[in-house]
Amino acid sequence: MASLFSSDDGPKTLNIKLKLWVSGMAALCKPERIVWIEGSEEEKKRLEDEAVATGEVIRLNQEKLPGCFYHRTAVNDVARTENLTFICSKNKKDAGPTNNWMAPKEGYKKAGAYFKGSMKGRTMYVVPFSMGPIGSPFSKVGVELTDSIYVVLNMRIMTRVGQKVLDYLGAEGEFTKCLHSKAELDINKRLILHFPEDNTIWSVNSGYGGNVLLGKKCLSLRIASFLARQEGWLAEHMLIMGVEEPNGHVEYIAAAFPSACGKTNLAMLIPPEGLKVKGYKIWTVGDDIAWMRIDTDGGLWAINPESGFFGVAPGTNSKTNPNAVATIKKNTIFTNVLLKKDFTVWWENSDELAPSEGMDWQGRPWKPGLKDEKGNSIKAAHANSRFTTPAAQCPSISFRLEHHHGVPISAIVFGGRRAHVAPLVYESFSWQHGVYVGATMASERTAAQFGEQGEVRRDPMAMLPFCGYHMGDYFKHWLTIGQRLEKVPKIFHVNWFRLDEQGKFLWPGYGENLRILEWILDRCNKSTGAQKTPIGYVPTPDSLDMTGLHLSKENLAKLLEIDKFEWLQEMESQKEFLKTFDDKLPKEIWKEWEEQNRRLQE
Ligand code: O2Y
Ligand code: MN
Repeated sequence: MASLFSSDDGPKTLNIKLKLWVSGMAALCKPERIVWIEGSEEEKKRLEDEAVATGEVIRLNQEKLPGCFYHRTAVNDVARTENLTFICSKNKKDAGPTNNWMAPKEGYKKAGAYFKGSMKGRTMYVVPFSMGPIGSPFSKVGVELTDSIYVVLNMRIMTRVGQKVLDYLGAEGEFTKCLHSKAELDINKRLILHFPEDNTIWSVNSGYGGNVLLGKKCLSLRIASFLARQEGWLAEHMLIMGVEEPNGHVEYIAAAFPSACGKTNLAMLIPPEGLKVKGYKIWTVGDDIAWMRIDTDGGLWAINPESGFFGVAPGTNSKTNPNAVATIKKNTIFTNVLLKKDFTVWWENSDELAPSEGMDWQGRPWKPGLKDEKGNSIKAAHANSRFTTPAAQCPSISFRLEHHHGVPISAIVFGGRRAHVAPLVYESFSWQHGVYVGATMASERTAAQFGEQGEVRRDPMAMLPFCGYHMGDYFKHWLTIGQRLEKVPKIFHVNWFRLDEQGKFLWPGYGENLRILEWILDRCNKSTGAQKTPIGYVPTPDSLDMTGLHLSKENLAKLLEIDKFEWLQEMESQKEFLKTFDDKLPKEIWKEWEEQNRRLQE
């Protein structure tokens, strides 16, 4: 094994804890070499060349897609694996009923056996990274040890990496210890373990996405939510966007939607034709994660801890998200999409018609109309195929992405995918009522998802798979933050997915969603019309600007309707869900449920 500390190209850090941890993990994984990532452009080129030489990535057509690469994962390694993801807190109760739990001792032992010698003959890369601008009071440092160049190349896009992070860390700085090995990519030995009390993440036998880019879901949500509770801030599964009003003033919204509900598209929204004359502009701060703190002005301020987007490819096109299409034209890694003959890429519902031939996400020859033995059409790109792309390349990126104090949040928006029940938009009565609205958020399963279609799944604050501790304590933490805030953001709920009797969407979505954001921000400034209902305030029909949108009065009424019968059923379903948190559910949430139930019965 290479010398750890003495060589010229070794680490330039005085952090003893870091050096000892790296040497300890190297003793366990037994890599051939250890390479410290310093973050330069020359290093990036070296890594790319090496990854191309080993076949880990394919260099794409550099004329058409400069700086772009292609990667395929193992066939059984295509998405986050929630069933193999554990919170290893000392006490089982601290993980709560929504997480898988494993005792820390058992976790270290079980995964330790898989890590043992897993990097023999391989390089261990040491990736120091910062979530958030380096040196911001919001930011956290992590160090990921990995045997995958693909992970290193992705981490370089999604986070700030290298020597500058080590310099900031200094001799005494704290960091999250992130250990990853592809090992044998054996799904039967795959484990994604979080040890919140040790500020540690261990991920083994996976090579893809949220399982291995440990700065993302593992650190920025599961570990960060645990730290945020201790330190008095919020780590949330939220996009952050700025809406620039016609007078040049920008207001910021943070919004939580369950995975695969269009957060990236909303964060990069382009104003619809009808509203263009008003001169609105959208600024993207983040598409997935928000870290929010109470600042000295008593308001809630947010940063996006990431520096890239890891977006779903299928369905990304010039209609759904023109800004994403522009962002991914260069310096992007495409994973599990179709590789075309000219070394460009394609996916279902992109701007181009399907090519006459190509290699699919599994590396098999593909052409349009290809069917499997059951007669189902074979997809060219996997449904969860993705692009990893620098946020700085997005035409709508906000310069505030790099601001150490982030952006002030005027409104928090929760959203679900409901065919019925939830109206297009409503405003909660108070922060406490808003926390109850977020805690009972739900979506219905679509035909594309595994399981019974239409089944309601609760996903509080869109954090169900990502909260690193007991969600009852998490709701309590939200309530405490509300008590500390002097300038309290209003909390809203939206549902873009309501259907008519024929099963057609009532709301057009996409850029038209700005009409709803406009109403939300007007409500924050208390200037616009709303009617009180048992569940909150909904827009009066004339308070929404519908210029240029051909939506009948009847359909608008249906979108805003509160059906008491449906809602009373919804309340029963919510009650069953809330009961699962047992004695940990804050009494304030029960009180909000009871009051809403009473209002609906009146
Ligand atoms: O499947 C994966 O590994 C990625 S999941 C993901 C990626 C980007 C943003 N959000 C998500 C999510 O599951 O919420
Ligand atoms: Mn997400």
